[in-house]
Amino acid sequence: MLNLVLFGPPGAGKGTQSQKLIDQYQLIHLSTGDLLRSEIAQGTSLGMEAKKLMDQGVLVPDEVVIGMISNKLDANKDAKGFIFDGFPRTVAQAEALDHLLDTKKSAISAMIALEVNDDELERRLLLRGKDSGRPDDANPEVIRKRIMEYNNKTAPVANFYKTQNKFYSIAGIGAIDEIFASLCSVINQL
Ligand code: B4P
Repeated sequence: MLNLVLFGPPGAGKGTQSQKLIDQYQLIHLSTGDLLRSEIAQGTSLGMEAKKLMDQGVLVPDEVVIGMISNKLDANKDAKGFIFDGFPRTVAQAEALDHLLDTKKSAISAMIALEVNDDELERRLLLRGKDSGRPDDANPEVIRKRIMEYNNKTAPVANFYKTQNKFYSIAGIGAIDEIFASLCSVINQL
């Protein structure tokens, strides 16, 4: 199985590149951001709780996103592999993911990080906020909070995969197709 973690700060292009990778490698896309937004759109109690946190730019509790991922893994038993997009975002989530995959006799193949500086992230997210309707993209203060959450809670997850020799990093600035080619060259060497 090919199980990839796509890593990077908010706006690094994880969602954008995931769409291209699922076509290329026939993987199932698991985006915790998309799953949470779908709960919000359906008006579930989980969605309503998550919305309060997401609108402030802070992370949703680990047990909520781990539960969602576990359900999705169970629902896709015959998959050739998965792209984890925006998950794991804390070390506790990374440990839980290893455990979940272990029970399915599988494992993460690689984490690939998209490197983008803070000014470019803010520019991209504000641009998207103009027509996405996402409240967390519309406000520069919320965007900075999301980047701060990333630096405090999510960046350490890279070390988790470095100690397993599964960490790769590529430049996330430039044309979308060039970044995709860099991703494929890492994946094709796994
Ligand atoms: P997410 O939905 O995961 O979103 P993201 O990090 O904002 O964006 P991504 O990196 O996917 O960027 P994209 O491709 O869209 O998270 C939202 C919130 O959900 C979090 O703040 C948190 O509250 C909650 N959450 C989600 N997962 C969680 C978890 N595991 N634990 C706890 N809480 C969780 O690209 C952004 C923009 O850049 C797009 O407009 C795109 O067109 C543009 N772009 C992409 N590549 C480009 C390029 N090369 N050049 C120029 N622009 C580019």
